[in-house]
Amino acid sequence: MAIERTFSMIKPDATRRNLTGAITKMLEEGGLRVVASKRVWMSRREAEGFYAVHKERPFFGELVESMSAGPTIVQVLEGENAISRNRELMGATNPAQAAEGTIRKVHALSIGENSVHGSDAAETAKEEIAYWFSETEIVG
Ligand code: IDP
Repeated sequence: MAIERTFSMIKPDATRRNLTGAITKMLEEGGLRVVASKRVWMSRREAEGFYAVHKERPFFGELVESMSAGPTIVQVLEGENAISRNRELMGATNPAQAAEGTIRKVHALSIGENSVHGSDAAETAKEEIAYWFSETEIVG
C-alpha cells in the first residue's frame, strides 16, 4: 500500500466547539499521522482562493462566510492511502447521510457546517498542501 499525504482542515464550526483534539484523535486512531499543523483565521480572500473550484456554486458565499468566521486548523496527514482513508473517516458531505462513527456523523452540524475538509484526489492534495504549507513546515 502507498504511503500518501493529504490535506485536512478542522473547520471553524468545530474549533468554536473546542473539538480540535477530539477530531484529531479520530484521525490518529483511524491510522493517520499529523505531519504538519497550524491554526489560521483565514481571510475572505484566502477562503475564496482555496475554494475557487466552487465559485459558481450557489453555496459559495455561505462557504466563504463560514470558513472566515473563526479559526481553522490546517493539517497535513500521512498514512497508507491517506487520501481515501481520510475521506472514509470524514464521512459524507451531508452529515445526515454520513456513516455511523464518521467524524461528520459524530460532530457536524449541517451540510455547510460539516466540521472537516479533506482532499479528494492526489492532485488536489498536492495543491491544497502547497496553498497552506511550505516544505519546511512538514515534518514526517
Ligand atoms: P466535501 O467537503 O465533502 O469534499 P464538496 O462538495 O467539495 O464536499 O463541498 C465543499 C464544501 O462546501 C462542503 O464541505 C460544505 O462545507 C460546502 N457545501 C457543499 N454543498 C453545500 C450545500 O448544499 N450547502 C451549503 N454548503 C455546502
